[in-house]
Amino acid sequence: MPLARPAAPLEHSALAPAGIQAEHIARLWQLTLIVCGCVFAAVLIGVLFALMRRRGATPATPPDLSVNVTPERRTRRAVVCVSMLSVFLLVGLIVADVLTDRALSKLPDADALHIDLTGWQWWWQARYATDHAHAAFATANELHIPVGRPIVITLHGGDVIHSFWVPNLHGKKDLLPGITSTIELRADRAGTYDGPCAEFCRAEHARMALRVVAEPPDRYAAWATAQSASAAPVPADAHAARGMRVFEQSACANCHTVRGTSAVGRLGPDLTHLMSRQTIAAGVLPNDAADLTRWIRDPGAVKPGTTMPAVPLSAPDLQTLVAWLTTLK
Ligand code: HEC
Ligand SMILES: [Cu+2]
Repeated sequence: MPLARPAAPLEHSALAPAGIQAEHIARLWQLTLIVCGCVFAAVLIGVLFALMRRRGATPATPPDLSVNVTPERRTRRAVVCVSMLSVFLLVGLIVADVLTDRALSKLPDADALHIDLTGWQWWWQARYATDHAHAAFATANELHIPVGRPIVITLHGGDVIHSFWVPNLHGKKDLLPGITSTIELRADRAGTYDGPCAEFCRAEHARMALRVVAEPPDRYAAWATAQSASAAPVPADAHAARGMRVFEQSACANCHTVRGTSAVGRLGPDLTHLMSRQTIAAGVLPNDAADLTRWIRDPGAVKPGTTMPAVPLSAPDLQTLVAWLTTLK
């Protein structure tokens, strides 16, 4: 099954930086490309030149013994010069590399927004720390960040090694089981950036999409305020009330949290604001009633190997359950 087509175009390119970190990396890439391109062109020209000089030779042409007559000094000098130039260029690239590395680690992180990101087979769990504008909350597979503000993401590997790589914003960093690491970045241009898992983590590795929505601070604040609020779980009618009961009383509640209900499971994504996400199951399906039904009826048919089991439910129960889920805005 291909990934769900995104509503907004996703950007996925290290050559179109949307943040200061990615810009440093793109600049290093351009410098490397220019230097290596020039060297490659120079070598090709040298080879062509040599070939042209010997164009007229046939097996009958007498050997050119001029090197034995003229001293080798000129040749030697040329070799030394070109070798020194190579060393000079390589050292230059190393210096540029070290400077880039230092620039990358120097993002000022005063007033940073802190996010904990855990990679699981095969989805991303995000926990936003309490911030001046909002309380802590959890979400999955879709990060929202304010443009212009430094973000510190603490990375955890939940089960195996995964890798965080949103090329428009920064380089790659692994999520390692038992080891926490951090990556600091800042988005300077609003957009929706694609960051699928970049380290093979078994069967559904290719269906482990992460998207980062960088938006103006006021829009981010509105999103975060909505996320940190408990979803209004008071069901609007008897139908929805039954759906909520199905959720609370079946296996769903063992694995999922919906704040404001008795469901406090932690093995799967927090569903408190499920409908605020564009896709479900890490980008595999669009997030609508039909696809939620399809997912819940048989997750393994959509994403073979997923740790979410098919929970046996009667057709009416499934229908009311999905009707209630779609109210979790
Ligand atoms: C054994 C634990 C477990 C049980 C039981 C379980 N789930 Fe899940 N659920 C998961 C995991 C893990 C995922 C993430 C799967 C993935 O993306 O690969 C998930 C994903 C989901 C998603 C997609 C969320 C998102 O943002 O991508 C929905 C919706 C969902 N489950 C609803 C349910 C409902 C409704 C039930 C009960 C009928 C249920 N789950 C039972 C573990 C569970
Ligand atoms: Cu992976």
